[in-house]
Amino acid sequence: MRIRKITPSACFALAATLGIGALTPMPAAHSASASQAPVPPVSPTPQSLVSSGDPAVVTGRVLVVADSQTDPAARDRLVRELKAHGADQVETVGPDKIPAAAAGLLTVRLGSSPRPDISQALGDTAVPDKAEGYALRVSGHQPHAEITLGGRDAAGQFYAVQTLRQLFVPSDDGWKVAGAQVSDFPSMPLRGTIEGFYGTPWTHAERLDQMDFYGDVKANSYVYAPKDDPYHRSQWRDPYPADKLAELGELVGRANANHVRFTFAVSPGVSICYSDPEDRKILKQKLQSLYDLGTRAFSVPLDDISYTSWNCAADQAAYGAPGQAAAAKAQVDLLNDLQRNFIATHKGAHPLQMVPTEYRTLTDTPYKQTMRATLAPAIEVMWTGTETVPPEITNAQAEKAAELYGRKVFVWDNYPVNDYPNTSGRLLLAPYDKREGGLSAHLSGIVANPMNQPYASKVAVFGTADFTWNDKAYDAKTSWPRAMAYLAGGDKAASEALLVFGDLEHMAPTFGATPWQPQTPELAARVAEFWKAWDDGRRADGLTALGTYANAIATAPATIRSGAVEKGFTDDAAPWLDATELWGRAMVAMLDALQARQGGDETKAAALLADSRELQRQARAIRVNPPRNRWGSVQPKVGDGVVDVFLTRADVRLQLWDVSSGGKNLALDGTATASSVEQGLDRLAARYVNDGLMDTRWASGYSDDEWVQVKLATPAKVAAVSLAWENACAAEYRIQTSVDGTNWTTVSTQRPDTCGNDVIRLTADEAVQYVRMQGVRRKTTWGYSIHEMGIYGSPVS
Ligand code: LOG
Repeated sequence: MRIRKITPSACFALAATLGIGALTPMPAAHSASASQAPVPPVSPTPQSLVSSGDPAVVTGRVLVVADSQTDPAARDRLVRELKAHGADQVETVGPDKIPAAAAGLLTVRLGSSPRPDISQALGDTAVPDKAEGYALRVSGHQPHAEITLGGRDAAGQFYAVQTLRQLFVPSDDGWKVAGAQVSDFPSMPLRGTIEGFYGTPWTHAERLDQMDFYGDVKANSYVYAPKDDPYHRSQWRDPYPADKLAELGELVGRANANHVRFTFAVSPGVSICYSDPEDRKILKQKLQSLYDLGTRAFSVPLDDISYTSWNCAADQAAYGAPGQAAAAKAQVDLLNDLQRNFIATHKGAHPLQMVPTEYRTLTDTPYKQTMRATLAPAIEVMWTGTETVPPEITNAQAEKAAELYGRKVFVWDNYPVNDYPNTSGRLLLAPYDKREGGLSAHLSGIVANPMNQPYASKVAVFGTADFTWNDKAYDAKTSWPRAMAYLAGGDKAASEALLVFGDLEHMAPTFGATPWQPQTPELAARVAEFWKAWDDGRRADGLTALGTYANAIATAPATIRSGAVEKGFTDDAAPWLDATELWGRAMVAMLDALQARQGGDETKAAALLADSRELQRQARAIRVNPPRNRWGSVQPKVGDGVVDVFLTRADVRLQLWDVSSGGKNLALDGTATASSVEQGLDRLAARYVNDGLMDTRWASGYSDDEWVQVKLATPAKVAAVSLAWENACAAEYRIQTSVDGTNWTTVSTQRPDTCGNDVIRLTADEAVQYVRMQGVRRKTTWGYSIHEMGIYGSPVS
């Protein structure tokens, strides 16, 4: 987090009006007295935080009491934070050297929790007997206010300072630290990220920035495993060249300074000969080169490799014919050797980590049986959940995984990674979610596999850090706005703009057809409410409400770019921000067009509709360029399936105003049937042609004379039909109507040039109950496929 001098008055006004909970002071768990100031929220959520009474005033001169056991990183950060919050002069003294003239100055004690002055000052604020645990206490009254920060270990001290950083509150005449008592420790031992994606790896500068970020959110692990670093995987035998090694050395240093365990991973599985002493020697030399830089944690990922063939004949001789059990035998042989003859012989080295070739699923197999029976118990085993991108992770699943691997597993969480086909064109900005509280009992930790975009990944990683620190207290709904507030440096307008933008990038896909996080839930609900109001005759209300939000969409990018949000984020998100502005303006223009038409101004409505269409064209022309992801230079997706559908629907209503006065699509209340469904697949059934959703569709069997029809709830004089075609569209089709569903009249024949949205006007003399799209000729070798069929006209009861 960037530190700058913050003026309390500006921040006070901001905190007072902020409605999103990000900086809104929350009441402490127990209130000691009515007069005390509320304690601001702290992320990750502490295990115990209670109000301790009066806040401590940050005086112009502050005494920091530290000794040789005080963690230097914690002390440096403490001094920086004090200086950013009103202390012009920070003096550091030993516990036995407190000057007599100290009265009137704020005193901050920082160090190891057993230090006598610290344990005395903490009083009954317990320092949890847990690794990385700490206690913080604000006590005494002006002029004798004190803040005490005691850590169980060095990391604990650092985390005490990270908590204090969030307790500064502005007041009329300067800064105060909210009166609080905190006893805190992480629920999971391993927390952070694994840079494990395919596509352009992060740059050195980006990685340095990430280490600082992890320190801020109390994450302690960063696993270096970029698939496209050749020295990590394809050319794992080659030593790092001097310049790369120098960068890694600097990175290790920055990680250490943030109490982050830089974990070096090397993936030899693509070509290693497991039984070859020379290959093992080369592998150990690679690890040694990183150990020499200060690295103390190592990983050997064996994901995404073939385990049904050997890379050398010697392995066949050593482990037998290729197969699951033989693969596990070879891998265990290598990994146990590394644990025994490298990790155990290197001072300070943490237990080896590994990613099994079977990193997902919960079925027992010969591979897993061999792993649990023979892999050295100290080795950490990673697991991605029940699928590569799991829609949820439950306690029961994690317990089962622990049983199968014979130890608590370490989760490689494939969120918010966006390197696989279903993520094409997407930033994944939804909160970390759907991981069950209580997982800390079954896992050794969780690391998130982030996006190729490091700054944009912070939204999800902030949540992962929050969850892994205190899984039982985690709430995605409150953590998400805090992540945005963090990225916005506490700026209210920018935080709110980020929430609007994040909603448009909310969809989180899986490898399959069903996403695990919904697209644009906030806007989708508002659009649904809009059409309800519109069709219920409350058109002005609907226009006002959605108009305000559309305007927020259109202006969010400029607000996000106005300086408060870190530059890395706006760079990462640049094409998405550009597109968001255009889609937002297209919505504003469309709503204005509806309003003008509703008010009877046909000319103005037509001009605004043209504006909206032009803005949509511009939005569709934007490309992610240069691409960092494997999906290349594609159109950035923004609220797709919600924004575009709203615009298309409104467009059709404007076009058909003369026949329906902007009225309802009658097909929505009808019943759809079809001549056939592609391969009998339920997700392509006829009912999807009139469900009002553009991300679903009907598709027919692969012949020319297929049809789909809608039976209306009541007969109507049909004045128009709209068809939103998928790529598999018709070269020629007929619109037919029927009174009884038996005798059909062809009312229009169409031969469209392109697959798109067809609006077909009809002369409606007679009331009918059935409308059919009858195919004549297909444009592709597939069948016919339609997202939505709309029917407009006047019901006749
Ligand atoms: C890869 C990972 C990739 C992710 C998402 C693991 C253990 N390995 O299916 O490098 O980023 O999927 O595409 C993976 O997840 N394999």
